[in-house]
Amino acid sequence: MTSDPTAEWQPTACILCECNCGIVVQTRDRTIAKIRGDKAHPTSQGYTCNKALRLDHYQNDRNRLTSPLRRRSDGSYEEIDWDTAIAEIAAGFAGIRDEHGGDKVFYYGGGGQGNHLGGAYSGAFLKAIGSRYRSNALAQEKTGEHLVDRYLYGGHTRGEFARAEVSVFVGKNPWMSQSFPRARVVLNEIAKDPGRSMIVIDPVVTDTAKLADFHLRVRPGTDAWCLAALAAVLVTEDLCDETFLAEHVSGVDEVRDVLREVPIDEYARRCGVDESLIRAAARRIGAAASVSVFEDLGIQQAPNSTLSSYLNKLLWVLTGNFAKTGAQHLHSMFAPLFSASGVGRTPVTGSPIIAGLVPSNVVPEEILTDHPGRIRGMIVESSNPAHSVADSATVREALGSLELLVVIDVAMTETARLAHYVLPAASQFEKPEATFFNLEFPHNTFHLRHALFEPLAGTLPEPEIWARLVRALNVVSDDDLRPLRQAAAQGLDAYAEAFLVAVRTNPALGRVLPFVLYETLGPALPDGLAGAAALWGLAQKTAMQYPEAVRRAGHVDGNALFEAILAGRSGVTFSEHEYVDDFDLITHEDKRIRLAMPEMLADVRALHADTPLLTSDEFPIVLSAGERRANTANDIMRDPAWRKGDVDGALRISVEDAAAIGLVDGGRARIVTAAGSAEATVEVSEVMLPGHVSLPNGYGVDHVDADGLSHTPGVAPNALTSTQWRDAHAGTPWHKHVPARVETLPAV
Ligand SMILES: Nc1nc2c(c(=O)[nH]1)N[C@H]1C(S)=C(S)[C@@H](COP(=O)(O)OP(=O)(O)OC[C@H]3O[C@@H](n4cnc5c(=O)[nH]c(N)nc54)[C@H](O)[C@@H]3O)O[C@H]1N2
Ligand SMILES: Nc1nc2c(c(=O)[nH]1)N[C@H]1C(S)=C(S)[C@@H](COP(=O)(O)OP(=O)(O)OC[C@H]3O[C@@H](n4cnc5c(=O)[nH]c(N)nc54)[C@H](O)[C@@H]3O)O[C@H]1N2
Ligand code: SF4
Ligand SMILES: [Mo]
Repeated sequence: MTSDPTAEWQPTACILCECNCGIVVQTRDRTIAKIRGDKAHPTSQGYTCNKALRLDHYQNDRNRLTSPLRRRSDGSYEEIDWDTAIAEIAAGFAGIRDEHGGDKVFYYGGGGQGNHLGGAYSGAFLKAIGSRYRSNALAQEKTGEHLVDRYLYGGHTRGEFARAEVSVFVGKNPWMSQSFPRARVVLNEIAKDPGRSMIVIDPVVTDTAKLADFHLRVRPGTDAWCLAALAAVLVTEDLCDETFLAEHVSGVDEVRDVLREVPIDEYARRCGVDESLIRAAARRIGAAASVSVFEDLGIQQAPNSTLSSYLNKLLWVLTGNFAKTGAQHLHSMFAPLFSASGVGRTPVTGSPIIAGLVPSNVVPEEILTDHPGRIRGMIVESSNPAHSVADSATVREALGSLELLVVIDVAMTETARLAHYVLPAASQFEKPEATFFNLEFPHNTFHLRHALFEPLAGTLPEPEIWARLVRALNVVSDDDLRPLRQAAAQGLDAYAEAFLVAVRTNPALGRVLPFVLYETLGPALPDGLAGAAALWGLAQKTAMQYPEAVRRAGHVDGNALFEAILAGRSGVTFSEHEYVDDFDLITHEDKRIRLAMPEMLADVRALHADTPLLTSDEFPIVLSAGERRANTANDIMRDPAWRKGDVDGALRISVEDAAAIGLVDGGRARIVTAAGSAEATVEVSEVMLPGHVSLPNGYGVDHVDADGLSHTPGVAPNALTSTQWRDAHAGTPWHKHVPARVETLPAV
C-alpha cells in the first residue's frame, strides 16, 4: 500500500488461468505498475506467459462495480447501501424457502481461474437456506472425465510432463492454454530432446502440434475412433505392461476382448489419420519408460466426450504408466474441486448430477417450466453464465424469468444485467485469495495471496458478504460463537480443542462451519487475513488425509500447515509424495484400478455402427466455438485494450473453404448456426482443415469506455451454440462441434 513505484516487490499470483503462476508486483497508488515472475514460487519458479503482464486491466477495469445495485421496475439500476441489500436478499431467499422449499434456490459458480475462497464460504448461507443444487463451469468440461475417473480409481489424475519421456495432448493446446506448470518451457524442452516425444491429437495445426513428433490430425469430432484404434494397437501388438496389469488392474480381459474387435484400418479412415501414423504413435507409447497424458476441451466439448475420456485413460493404464516418474498420478488435493457424494438426478429434466454439479447446459430447462421442482431463485458468484453457457438467448430468458437472481461479481457482466441485485466484490488483489487448483505430484503447492490494496470503496470481500447474509438469517447467536472466539484468542491449539467440542455439542454450528470459522477464528488472524479462516478447516482435513506426505513437506500437523500457509507469501508445498503413494490414493478398497466400465465398453462397441454426421447441407462446416488464443482469458478482463492483437477475435478458416466461399484474409464473414448468427473478421489460415472453422473464447463481452460508449468487439461464442448438443452421460456441451454455415459479407 504504497505510492512509490520503486518500493518492494510484493508476491501474489496471476489469476488468468488455472496455473496461477506466482508473480511479484510493484504497485503505484491503486495500480499494478510492474509485474514479473516470482522465482520463489515452488511450482511456477519464475515462469509466466504473455498474459500476466496485463493484469492491471483486471484490477482497474472501468466497469468495476462500486455499490450494491437493485433493479427498478423499468430495468434500470439504483445504488443501495449494503445493509439494505443484505436484508432484502436474505429475506427474498428465505421467502422462496418458506413458500417453495430451499432446494429451489440454485447456486452457480463459486470461483473463476484465480479465486475459490468466496465459494468456500458460500456453503454456510446455502445450507442455512436449504439449497441443494449447484453448477459451475466444471459441469461444462470436466464432469465426463470425472465419471470415468471415479469408476477407474476414484480420483483426479495429472501427468508429470516435465519428466515424461512421451507426452500426449488430446484436444489440448498447452502452448496457448497452459494448464500445467511452466508449459512453454517444458514443451520446448521436449521438442529439443531427441530422446523424448510429443503426440498431439488435434484437427488444427496448433502451436503445440507444430512442436509434436506425431501429429494425429483427426477430423473434428472423431477422436473416439482414433483413440479406440490407438488402444487396439496396444492390445493387438502386445504393447501392454502385463506385469502392471496383473498386479494392479481388474477387468483387463473384458477390455481387451472389446478392443480386439476394433477394425483399426477402418477406424483410421473414419478419423482421417493414416493407419501407419496411428500404429507408430501407439508403438511409441508402448515403448516409452514413461507417458503423461493431458486431455482437454477438444474432446471434452465434442461428440463422444465421456467415451473419449475413457479411451484416453486406457492408453496409460494399459501401458502401466502410473505410480512412476514421468507418468500419470493421483495427486493430493487441498480442497475437493468435486464433491464425492453429489450424485443424483435433477428435479425437472432428470439429468445426471455428477460430483454435485448439475450440467450447465440443462440449467435453463430447469427454470423455464411450470414443473413444481423448478429453480426459482439463484445466486451467481464469480461466473458469467449469460455469456459462458451454451445458447445465450435461452440462458438469458431463463435467468430473466427467475423470482430472485443475485450476482456477486467485480464487474457489470452480461449476467449481472439480468439480476435483481448485484453485489460488488473486492478484486482478487484487494483481499486474501487462493485457488484449489492444486493438482501436482509428487510436490503439491497451495498459495494464499495477501491483499495488495484496500478494497475499492463500496466493495466487500466475499467472506464478509456471505457472513452478512448468514447473520441476516439469525441461525446462530453470539452466545453460540463466544466460546470459540475466546479460544481463538489463545492460539490454534486451544481453538482446535474448542472447535471439536463446539461442533459436537451444537448442531446449529455444524451447518454453517465456514461462517463459524470466519466469525471466530477470522478476527484472531494477523495481516487482514480473516478471509483465510476457512483454510484452517481444510488444513486439518489435508493433514488427516495425507499425514505422511504433509509431514514430509515439513508440517507436523494441520495447525502447522495452516501457519505455514499464512506465513508463506509465495506459496507453500503442502504435500510431498513418494511414487508408490499413487496406489494408496486409489479409493477402491482393493487398491486396484477397475478398467471394465460397462457403459463405456458398450459405447466402444457402438462405434462400429454408422454414425450420422452432425453437419448437413444447410450447415456443412464444423465450428469450434471458443478456442484459447494468445489474447484470451475467459471473461476475466473486459476492456478490449488488454489485447495486443487479434482485437476482434478472427474466424479462422482453411484456404480451401475461404476460396470456395469467396472469403479473403481480413475480410468479413457471417457465421450462421441453428442457434443464431454473427459477423466476424476472417483469418485465412493453413492451420485449419477444410470443413473446420474456429472462433476464440472470451470475446463479445460488453465494455463501456471513457465516453460512455458501449463496445462488444468480437463474437460471443455462445450466441451460436445450442444446449441440446450434449454428452449422453455427462450432459457436457459440444462447443467444439457446432454445425455452421459461413457466408461472405461486404468489407468494412
Ligand atoms: N490463453 C488462454 N488460456 C486459457 C484459457 C483462456 O481463456 N485463454 N482458459 C483456461 C480454461 S478455463 C481452460 S478449460 C483451458 C482449456 O484449454 P484447451 O482445451 O487447450 O483449449 P481450447 O483451445 O478450447 O481447445 C483445445 C484444442 O481442441 C482442439 N479441437 C477442436 N475440436 C477438436 C476435436 O474434435 N478433436 C480434438 N482432438 N481436438 C479438437 C482445438 O483445435 C484446440 O487446439 O484453458 C485455460 N487456459
Ligand atoms: N462456447 C464456449 N463456451 C465456453 C467455453 C468454450 O470453450 N466455448 N469454455 C467453457 C469453460 S472451460 C469455462 S471454464 C467457462 C468460463 O466461464 P465462467 O464460469 O462464466 O467464468 P469466467 O469467464 O472465468 O468469468 C469469471 C467471472 O468472475 C468475475 N470475477 C473476477 N474476479 C472476481 C472476484 O474476485 N470475485 C467475484 N465475485 N467475481 C470475480 C469476472 O468479472 C467474471 O465475470 O466458459 C465455458 N464456456
Ligand atoms: S495466464 Fe496462466 S500461465 Fe499465463 S502467467 Fe497467468 S497463470 Fe501463468
Ligand atoms: Mo475451463
